[in-house]
Amino acid sequence: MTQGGTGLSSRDAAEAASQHAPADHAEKPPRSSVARVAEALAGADAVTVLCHIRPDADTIGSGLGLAIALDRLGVDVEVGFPGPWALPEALAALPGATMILDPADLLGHPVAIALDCASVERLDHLAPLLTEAPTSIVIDHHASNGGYGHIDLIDPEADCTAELVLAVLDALNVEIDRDIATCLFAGLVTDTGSFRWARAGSHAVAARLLATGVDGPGWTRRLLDTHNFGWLAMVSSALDSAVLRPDAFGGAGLVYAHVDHHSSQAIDWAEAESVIDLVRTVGDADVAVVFKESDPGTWSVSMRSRSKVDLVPLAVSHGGGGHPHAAGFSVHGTADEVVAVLLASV
Ligand SMILES: [Mn+2]
Repeated sequence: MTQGGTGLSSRDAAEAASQHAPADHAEKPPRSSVARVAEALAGADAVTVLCHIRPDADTIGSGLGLAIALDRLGVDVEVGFPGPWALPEALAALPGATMILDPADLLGHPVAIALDCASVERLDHLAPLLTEAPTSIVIDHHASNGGYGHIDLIDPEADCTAELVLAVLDALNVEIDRDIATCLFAGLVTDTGSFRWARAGSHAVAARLLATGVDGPGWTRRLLDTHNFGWLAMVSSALDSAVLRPDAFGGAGLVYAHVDHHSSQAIDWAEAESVIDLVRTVGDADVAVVFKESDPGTWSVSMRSRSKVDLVPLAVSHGGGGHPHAAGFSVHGTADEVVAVLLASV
């Protein structure tokens, strides 16, 4: 199976799996100007907005913020993400969520845009809607994204894709009202881990979005601090499995934990990603890894590093991708085998 996005958000780790990246990620991908994206959208009659598999708040918030704006400009707009999964409750409550169609109902408009998708594989079975569109646009902030649209707006310096969408909407002279701002805020607050690692510019963006009347504390709680009761048991089991390997990564240290299939089945898939946010707080190790068994014998591997270790080469070597300090990949085997696979490659 494949997992979604990367970013520095709590849900990004799982996302990172299966993101393909160029070998030399240090070289910045080609970056089309914000103005070029705005120009393409300004001339469009109908746009298909695509979000990534197992969507997080950045891909959905970016997609809905853009869709609300396009709809207001008189553009025929449809939004979709690869099924069959249902949208997490908090994301389904975002403004504009009714514009999200069942994958089978997507028409595929002449202009298609992928948001927060580090690779085209992140669109899964919806990829043809992008690749076969007469005009394809990619907006993303993943360092591993080498570009795959006619127009690629890729900026690894951006904390979230939502910030890039805001720049495009500014170029389109769209008024940022509370609905649009709420959607963009969802991506911003999630991908910055509640602003813990937000750059200065992101705080300025947050101030601007909140000034429109966004319920910042309410959405933050909904998106980041709300779990179902079964989450506690899942976390308990996962943390009980944690192992510290101070010798790994050349002495930088590794802490890892497993979320087995039984545990991962008992909860909403989106909730498992929170485990990495707990495991990575262990200061004894530079690298934190969570193995999540999404299907029996199939694991999505979420990785975080504090400072020393660049995770992109490791993720890419296993067919994944992501950011230097947040990346992932997918792997098959038993719980012990997947740990051995990781340790053998560092
Ligand atoms: Mn993101």
